[in-house]
Amino acid sequence: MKKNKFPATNKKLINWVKDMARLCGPDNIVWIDGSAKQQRVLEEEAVKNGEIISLNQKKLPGCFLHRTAIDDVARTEHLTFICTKKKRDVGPNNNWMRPKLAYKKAGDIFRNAMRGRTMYVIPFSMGPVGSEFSKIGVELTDSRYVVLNMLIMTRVGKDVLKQINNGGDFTKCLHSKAELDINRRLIMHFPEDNTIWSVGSGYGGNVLLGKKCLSLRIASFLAKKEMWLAEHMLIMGIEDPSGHVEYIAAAFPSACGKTNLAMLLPPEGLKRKGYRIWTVGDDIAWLRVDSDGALWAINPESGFFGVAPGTNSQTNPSMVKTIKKNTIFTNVLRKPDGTVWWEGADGQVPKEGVDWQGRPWKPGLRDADGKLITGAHPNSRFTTPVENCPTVSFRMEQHHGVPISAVVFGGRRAHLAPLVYEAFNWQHGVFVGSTMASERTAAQVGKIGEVRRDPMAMLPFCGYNMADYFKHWLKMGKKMKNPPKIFHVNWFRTDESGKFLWPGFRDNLRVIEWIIERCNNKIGANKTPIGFVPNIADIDMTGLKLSKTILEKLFAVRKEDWLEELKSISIFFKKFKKDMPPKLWKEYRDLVKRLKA
Ligand code: GTP
Ligand code: SPV
Ligand code: MN
Repeated sequence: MKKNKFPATNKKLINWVKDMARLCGPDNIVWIDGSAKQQRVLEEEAVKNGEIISLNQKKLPGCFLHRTAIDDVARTEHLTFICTKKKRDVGPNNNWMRPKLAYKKAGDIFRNAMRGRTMYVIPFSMGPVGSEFSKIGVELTDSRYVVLNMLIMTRVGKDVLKQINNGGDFTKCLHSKAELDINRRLIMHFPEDNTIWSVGSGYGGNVLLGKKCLSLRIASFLAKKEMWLAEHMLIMGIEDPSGHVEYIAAAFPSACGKTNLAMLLPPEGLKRKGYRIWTVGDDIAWLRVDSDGALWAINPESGFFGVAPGTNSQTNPSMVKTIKKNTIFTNVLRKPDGTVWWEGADGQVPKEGVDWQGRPWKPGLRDADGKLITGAHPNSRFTTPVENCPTVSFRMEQHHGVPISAVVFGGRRAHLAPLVYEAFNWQHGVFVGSTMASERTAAQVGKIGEVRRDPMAMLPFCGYNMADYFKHWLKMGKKMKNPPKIFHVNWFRTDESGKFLWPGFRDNLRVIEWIIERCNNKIGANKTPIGFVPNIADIDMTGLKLSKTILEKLFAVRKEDWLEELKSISIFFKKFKKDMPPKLWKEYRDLVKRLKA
């Protein structure tokens, strides 16, 4: 692609691009205008140089495959830093580095890293261009894969540049693949400078800087200052049989079911009633208190970066339709006919293919340790436009977003938490969110299955001291005239043999229906020490055959287990020392009292 001229007139932007080009030493600079024409050129170039592989264009029009380096398949939290003047400001929940040192360390890796490459300038908006909710960023990158993903995940191009030229502020995002060397990989956030520097990685969450880096880590920092919330939440609309739509926002840790819930199709039993689901977002929500005193939310993204394994016509039929065109697949298996496959995909296991590492693959292959080799990486993903989704909400582009009736927290807990419970009030709900925990999944590097505390599913994404974040949540409750009710769900409780007790996926709508009825004060519930638990008869189980024993297990609140859990909660809270809000310690003591009563 030929070098194009600076279409920017904003001095700050021009100077920054020049400075970064001086540091990274690209051969040329190309501005991304968001046009389909430029996108086609980039795709062609990326196919030619092997960054992406063109898939069967008859069966999967506009679809491509990308393979990352073998040690670059998930977010690397140990290489992710928040760089503020004071260490205290990032809290024990973040890695900290002094800004000066961080710029130097990353700068050494960035120096001339773009030699022989093009630097792309991507002006992007998180949220509808022009909305009060939205934030603007500019990402500089030497990866065409990043450009092509950003074109799907964010709103890119001329309209955004116009806003910057008119004097709008923007987050300065710098990315280089450099050598893709894990020992020279750093993901640095400078909230005080509204800047992100990411180097040495090519994996989604590390390099699509509009996503976790801007929309959560930087945005949470801004949200605290500006009195709003930036959260790791899906947003969905539930249309009831009368046509009325209620919206909920739900925070589950990575790979714990946000995407699947956000676009579920009602199970047969409930479909007869006439429910419909409308998808607003599957990963990130920005929430503000509006003039009516209620909480309103937008999804700042315009695409899904979803987990491939397990996605099929049973678990997520809407996603199966969504990813049939204009989709970039990362680290999945390529079949001989140029289509793709992953563990838990539709149809038969292919007899052969090329695995996510580019090697010939057959079912049953084992590695040197005798472990089965999967065709797709467990954290393989697809990047696909929200507008392809058959359940996309017509309110996606509305500048004020949607009003939120319920906030739902959830995690992957084999034993502890019941299928669903409701917090007594906002403050107790913040306690419930702050005590969330989940078993580790493949979405982050580390030991899978280990329980880790993950408040509000934000542990890896809160860009400042989490004790201050809890205070901020408490304050937000005070600011609202009608705060949403807060719930906790757990789709992942298992029996003695490790089998899930709850069918999950589309059947989760049965639980959501209960949640909405509680929000509208239509039904009662059982008061337990941890919160309100459903009377089992209030959950519509039409068409589901679950034995009484299973149902009892699903809703059981075992006091001894909760007292045990409190020990780990106390260890976690104590990490924040005197910064921890006393209100949450009070909730802690009250829970102990209720459990011991
Ligand atoms: P991130 O994109 O990493 O933030 O993940 P996510 O929260 O959007 O998770 P996603 O919906 O992609 O689901 C991740 C995994 O959980 C997939 O393997 C799903 O098959 C599985 N899963 C989702 N919902 C359910 C459920 O209700 N029950 C069970 N048992 N598994 C589920
Ligand atoms: C997550 O891990 O929560 C994701 C994928 O949504 S990533 O963009 O890599 O963060
Ligand atoms: Mn996520």
